[in-house]
Amino acid sequence: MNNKLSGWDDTIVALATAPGVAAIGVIRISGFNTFSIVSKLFPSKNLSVQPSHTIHVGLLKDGNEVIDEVVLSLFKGPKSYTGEDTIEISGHGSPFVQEQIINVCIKYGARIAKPGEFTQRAFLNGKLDLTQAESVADLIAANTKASQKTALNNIRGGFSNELQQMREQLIQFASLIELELDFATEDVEFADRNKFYSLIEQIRKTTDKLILSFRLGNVIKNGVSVAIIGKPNAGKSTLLNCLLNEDRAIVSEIAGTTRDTIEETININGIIFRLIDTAGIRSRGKDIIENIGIEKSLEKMHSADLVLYIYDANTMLKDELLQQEKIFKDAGIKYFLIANKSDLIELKAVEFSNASILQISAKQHLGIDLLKEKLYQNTVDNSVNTDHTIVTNARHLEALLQIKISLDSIKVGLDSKLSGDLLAIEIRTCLFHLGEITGEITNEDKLDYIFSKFCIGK
Ligand SMILES: Nc1nc2c(ncn2[C@@H]2O[C@H](COP(=O)(O)OP(=O)(O)O)[C@@H](O)[C@H]2O)c(=O)[nH]1
Ligand SMILES: [Mg+2]
Repeated sequence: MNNKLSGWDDTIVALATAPGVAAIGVIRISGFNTFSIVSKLFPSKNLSVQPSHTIHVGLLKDGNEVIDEVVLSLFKGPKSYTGEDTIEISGHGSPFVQEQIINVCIKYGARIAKPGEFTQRAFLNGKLDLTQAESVADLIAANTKASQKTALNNIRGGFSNELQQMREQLIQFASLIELELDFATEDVEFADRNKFYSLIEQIRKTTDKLILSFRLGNVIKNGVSVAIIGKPNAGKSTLLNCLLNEDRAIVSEIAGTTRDTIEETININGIIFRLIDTAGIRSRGKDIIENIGIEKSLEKMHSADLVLYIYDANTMLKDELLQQEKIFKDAGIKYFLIANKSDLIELKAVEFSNASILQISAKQHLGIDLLKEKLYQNTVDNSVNTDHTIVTNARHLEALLQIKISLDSIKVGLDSKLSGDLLAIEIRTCLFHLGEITGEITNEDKLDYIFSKFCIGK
């Protein structure tokens, strides 16, 4: 019944559902002593003889004292999430009762799980590789259809499979080349260099595709920050409200109304945009608070993924606009120009409008759908499709960039007829970075760091 694949004989316990009052709360316990601990609390049945994947209703007691009436779900290792013996105790959703259940499990030998420790055990017991385990955290954090889809695809091994294929092909060649080394004096070539070259090119293409997908992956996971920038009274707050469809920011004709930055999110076709309304930018005056607001606006302008520069189309001067564009360009800031108050527009203002300027009326909700469409199009590169594997994790990107470097060295090595032993070293480097992603090659500190970002009970 008990298995100790990971070599851990301690048993961990934690609340698996969100803390707080609810209809039910699930407490998960996993490890070598799971059944012996829960058996002490559940006198009505002999749990150790019950088959795996069965549920049992009864009283949970500490001695004679009844704690709760619960449902137990039994999973015997290795057929469980962690790969170890696991029991899920579904009790009533009172934080007070849950605390008692956890305490009594601790009293009989369990200890509180660290964040992500259940998933960490699943990884160490070979139930998931590291990319799959990390996707579990992504799925829990998913807040859009797109982030849910990419996380699920990766949990099911989408990314792992691509890496596994690359890995197997490389290992095959590495072993042939290493075999040549055993026959060094005979000058034989077991590994066909031409075939190897095209394989490396193919792997390089896959790597590039994965690296490219990160831009979208990052957007899917973290959203896009969009700072609304402009002079006082340009209509920034009106635009924010209009995009949100609610009166979030105060709008008035008094210049300098918005002093602090306001952040709100909208979902456009499954992508989260974090809109940041800022204080209008103008020369610093005597108002200290407004000056701080202006400082913050400039800061947001630089840190955002995209700036919406909004201006009053009726009063903006062409030179001023060109000057503003130069500031954005020099600072490498991505921006859209938005000509607002087009409902009042007079002919002279239209003069310098061009196709890249969006004409809107924030007040009248004109041109807003087009703006949303542009925001989305600008973010989602059509060449990357959410049906393909998408890299969402910065750690994976880092390793993929290293893989790219080592693939290039292998290509250079092949071009310059590098000797087999040196080539083998390059291939091993590449395999090392591949293994880093899936967790075949890792160390304990790194693992602890990765799993510490999970929530408790997962
Ligand atoms: N006519 C017209 N007035 C607008 C439009 N957008 C904003 N306003 C007005 O311009 C003034 C300043 O707007 P506000 O959003 O507070 O500007 P902010 O200082 O840039 O945040 C308010 O009186 C708004 O009602 C628009 O599209 N058309
Ligand atoms: Mg404002």
